[in-house]
Amino acid sequence: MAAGTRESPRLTSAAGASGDEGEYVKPFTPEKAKDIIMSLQQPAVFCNMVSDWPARHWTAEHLSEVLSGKRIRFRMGMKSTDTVPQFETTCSYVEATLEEFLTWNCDQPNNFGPFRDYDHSKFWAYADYKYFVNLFEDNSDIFQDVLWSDFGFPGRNGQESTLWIGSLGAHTPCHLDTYGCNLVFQVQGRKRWHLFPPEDTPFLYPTRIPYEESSVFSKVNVVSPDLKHFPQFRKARRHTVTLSPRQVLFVPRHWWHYVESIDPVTVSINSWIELEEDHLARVEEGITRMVVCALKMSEDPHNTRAWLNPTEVEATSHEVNCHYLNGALSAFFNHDRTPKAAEIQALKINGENVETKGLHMFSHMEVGQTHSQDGSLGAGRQDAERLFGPDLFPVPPSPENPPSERGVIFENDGEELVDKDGRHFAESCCSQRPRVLSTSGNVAEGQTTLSSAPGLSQALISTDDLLDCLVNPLVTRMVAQLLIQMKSL
Ligand SMILES: O=C(O)CCC(=O)C(=O)O
Repeated sequence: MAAGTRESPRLTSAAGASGDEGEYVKPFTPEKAKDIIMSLQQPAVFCNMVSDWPARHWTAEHLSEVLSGKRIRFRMGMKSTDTVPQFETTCSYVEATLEEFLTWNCDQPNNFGPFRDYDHSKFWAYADYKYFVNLFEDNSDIFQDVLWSDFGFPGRNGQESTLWIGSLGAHTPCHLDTYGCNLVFQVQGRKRWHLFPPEDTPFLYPTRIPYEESSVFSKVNVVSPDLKHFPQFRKARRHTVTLSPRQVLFVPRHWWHYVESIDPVTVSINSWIELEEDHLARVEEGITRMVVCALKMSEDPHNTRAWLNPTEVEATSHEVNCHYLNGALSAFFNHDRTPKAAEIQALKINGENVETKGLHMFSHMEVGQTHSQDGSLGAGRQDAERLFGPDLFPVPPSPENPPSERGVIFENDGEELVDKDGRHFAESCCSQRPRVLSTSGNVAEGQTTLSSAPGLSQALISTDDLLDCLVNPLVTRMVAQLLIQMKSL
């Protein structure tokens, strides 16, 4: 659909009904929608906000015509489920046109196209995370088909958006985005979203391997979790929603999400909205990149494919990483010109303070995001919640975990390792099994000690285990804060 083809002029905003075609009234003005997005700290679904967006007609068939033969990369994954997440590093990839994808997806016999090696009953295909600017490079008018300005972000359109086209079962493993908050417009088919609040980060067993700037992955397959190895996951508070066409999901900052296509073809469009907190997040990401690249490159400089997410172009050199970190720190200070104020902002983010709370801050990560320091709800948030109704509904907590999760709960599954004072930090940042190295560095001695300790594995600490601790988001936050403190003096 070409730009400027809005069929229905938008009338002044008022609460009320909407129509599919013809004139209708949007339930929220751009200003109100933006107020909601900036103050609401739980995921919610907007309805009746995009009924006049040209992009509502972007079915996979339509896009196949618009892209006319352009080859795009599809991520191929297995439909069968395992307790280990299907990370992008373990998927295979196919270059194909949307037309070829649609032919394969019809599941006709004798499919000789680029998908010929992939049995449709066993595999899904996902053209995921495609920036419009790369996809529609010769047709930038099409950016105007997406109008995030209706949500209070003037000028924001397809230029700042990504496109996702998948088959049944296509999914993105559970992760959180380190920058911004997210608006997701479901265009075709339905997607099931599993979301978890930022405060539950320790229960999601965060990892930076595979490494991708701006994504922290969970080691848990949240739809088929191995509760023996990840016992704390039972405490994670799952919220679920099925997003249907023409709905827009708001994902607040740092909410974990696992997203699965539950219809034969799905198309969605999203845009990550920058936030003030991204300045600090960039410093944290700079630290993470430097540490991950240094350790993984020393481990094996020739095998980046095993740990570098395919979305990353290359493992950057130490020099480049230093430059990146310094750039992020400068940007942090430049943004908030007075160093003192910058320091305070860094230390107070999430209502926590490095000096007074030390490691205990970890168990309460992000609490300050949802509550003010005295524990009361912010006024903006209360206002936003008052607007819940037919045009804006909250994503509810799931009443219970799916049956597959209950099926893998083991007796004595490690609960005794947990106390109330943040010890789940130690557990969550370490690998699946608790691992300890002898203080003398003598492996044999360490193994002897370990083998006599009930419940502890004899395995040694791997580079990835160490990284799970060193670049745990809670640790990089603290390091970023210390760097900022140091440079603020
Ligand atoms: O739709 C998906 O598969 C994932 C979307 C996602 O991760 C995001 O929008 O941040």
